[in-house]
Amino acid sequence: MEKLGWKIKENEFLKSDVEQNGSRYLIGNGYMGYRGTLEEFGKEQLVALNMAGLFDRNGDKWRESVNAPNPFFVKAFANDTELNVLTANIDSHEQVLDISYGLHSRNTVFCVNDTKVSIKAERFLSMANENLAVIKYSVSADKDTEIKINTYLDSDVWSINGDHFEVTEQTKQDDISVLKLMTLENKIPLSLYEYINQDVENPIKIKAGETFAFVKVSGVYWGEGILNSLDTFKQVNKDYDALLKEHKSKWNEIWYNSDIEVEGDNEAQFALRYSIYHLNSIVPRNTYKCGIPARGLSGQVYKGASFWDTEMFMMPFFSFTDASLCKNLVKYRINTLAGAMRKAKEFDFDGAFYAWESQETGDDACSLFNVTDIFTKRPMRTHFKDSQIHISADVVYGLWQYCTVSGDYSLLEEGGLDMMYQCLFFFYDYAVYKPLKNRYELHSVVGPDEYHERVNNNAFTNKMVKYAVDALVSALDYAKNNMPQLYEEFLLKNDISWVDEFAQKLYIPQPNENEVIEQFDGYFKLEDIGLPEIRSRELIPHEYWGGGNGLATTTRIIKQADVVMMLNIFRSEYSKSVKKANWEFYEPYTEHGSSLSACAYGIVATEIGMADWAYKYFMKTATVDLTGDTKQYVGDLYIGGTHPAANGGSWNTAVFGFGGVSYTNEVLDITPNLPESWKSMKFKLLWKDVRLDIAINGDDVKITADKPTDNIKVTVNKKEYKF
Ligand code: IFM
Repeated sequence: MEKLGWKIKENEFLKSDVEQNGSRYLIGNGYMGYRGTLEEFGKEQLVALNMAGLFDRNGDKWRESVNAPNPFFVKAFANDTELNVLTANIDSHEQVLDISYGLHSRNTVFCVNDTKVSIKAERFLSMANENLAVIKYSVSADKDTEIKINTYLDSDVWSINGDHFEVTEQTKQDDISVLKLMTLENKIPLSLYEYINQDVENPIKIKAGETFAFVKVSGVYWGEGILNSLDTFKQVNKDYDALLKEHKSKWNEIWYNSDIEVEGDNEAQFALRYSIYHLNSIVPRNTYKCGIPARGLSGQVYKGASFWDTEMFMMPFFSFTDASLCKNLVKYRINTLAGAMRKAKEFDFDGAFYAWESQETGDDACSLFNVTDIFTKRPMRTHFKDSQIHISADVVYGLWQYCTVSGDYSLLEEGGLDMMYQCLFFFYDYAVYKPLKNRYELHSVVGPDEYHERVNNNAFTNKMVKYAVDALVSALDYAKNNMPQLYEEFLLKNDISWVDEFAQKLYIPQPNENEVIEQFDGYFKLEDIGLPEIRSRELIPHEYWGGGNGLATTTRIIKQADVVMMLNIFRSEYSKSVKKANWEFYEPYTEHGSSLSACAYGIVATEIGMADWAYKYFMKTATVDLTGDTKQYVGDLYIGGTHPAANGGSWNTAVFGFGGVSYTNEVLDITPNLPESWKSMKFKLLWKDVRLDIAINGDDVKITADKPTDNIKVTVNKKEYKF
């Protein structure tokens, strides 16, 4: 793979790269994502038009997101030879993704006997009209050739856990092909329309040197969106250039607000932009009815569900670049509160216990047996669903961070305050009061490090819950002073007498005499081995290290940043020396078996003078979807796809780590820490509705604002910045 400015490019076709390139060359517009496969491919090559927010369950298999019929399917034949990279002779091949506006293209020259036949195709999912999938496809040859084109909405699609729809209607209305489907479980309708601007039904004779080209515009609609959709689709101006123009102009707007320019380091610049490209391609833009799946829109891995990844890794990017998108993500959680309350009841608790794997209703898609034991082939009991309780605190964190960064507290009145309360009420109910210690503890939990299940007092979890209860106290205070009606109504419904005591008496593990914070009670007593040793004990590649018999379970080996994740989130609350002591202590034990891990180590490293490590971990997180250097399997479970949390982590490391951006409720500070190779860094941040343009040149920081700055406070190196 080559990187050229804003493009990635393959210069040959390798069968072994098909799966990885499907993720690398992904395009998306928040409504749907399309894997970077070639037009002639089918489900065996994992072609997928993955729909955001549309889920289905086939029988008793895992409920997952739906891959809709493939609108980009095209098979071409030259003198009856199929032009397929998997079977035909290839003279040359290029596949390109232009991340400046999500345009995928390919250019393949085939040798068909003594004729060279070339296929060029470019496609995009419109950012201007989220229902549209547009492709321009052309064939040319160096000798007179007969071409046949086979293109349709291909409903024989890749699906991990069984088929998800039945075809209910397939018709042609004037020049539009209509395909109607219905999901199996909830009978949700999908309508796809296809318009082709040329006659491709009959063989086409082209002369040597001539090109035959056609444009296909498809419309994809589901759920309530299908209402009048055929009429809407008919009215779309289907001119390719016009569609491309409006698509590009939307992307230009997006980049204007979210780009980061790095001078002096092309590798880092590209990786960072590539991460931003992915975040912008997968975020729902016009709805709060769905979240961002852990594998983005690259397929059905992790059931298309949203995890804590959204709040803790991706939301900072959205809150600082396009607050309305962040608001939608928070509203998605508010909208799924009922599901979280059902889950709490299921485990005999009050309040809201958010889904570890959240789909459209907020009921948990996570199974109690989420991994198959690779030795016995039996389902293995895991405790992600019932014990990873920090999720409810992460959700509160997301809401409160949104309020802090945007200065917009209106969500409190739109169910946000109730959501906060219910999450905290769950923790209050879950917590164990230890009378002899006069404190509340949180037992039998799973922290970010999933290799150690059902532990007591995981430092990250306890600290997140403390943040959440403090946020509730602040939110109540805000409501009391600014939203009296909401406050009064809230008090009529809810008992808050326990809140202050819970906030004061919740136990937060502290640094020991070596300044190290124990990850959970008893962690220090576990077997002290390093990564080479644990790897040498593996019996089978990909065996799962967690669970009852997992290799890591009895050792200090951890899957991902846990205490260091906590230090990253609460950077201003811990001293440099505590951060350093913990970073150095936990780093050798950390597998980075999750793509969520590297950024936390990267950000904390920027703060403790470990510049080389910071850069190394930044590049690890920023290049994860370029190198494909991640786990593809856990046991026999396929977990490939894109890694949006790492993409968010890359932005976080750049802005919070190297840019040195930190904030309290009142003040935004910039104390830069650029890597040696970065001459300058420029980016925009939306702070309390003022868009700041920040240019860092070494230690020099220049900031301009798009509106008066009287109501905001900004400091540079902790000193007031004069605009
Ligand atoms: O949320 C993560 C978790 O922390 C580690 N396993 C994968 C999940 C989805 O990204």
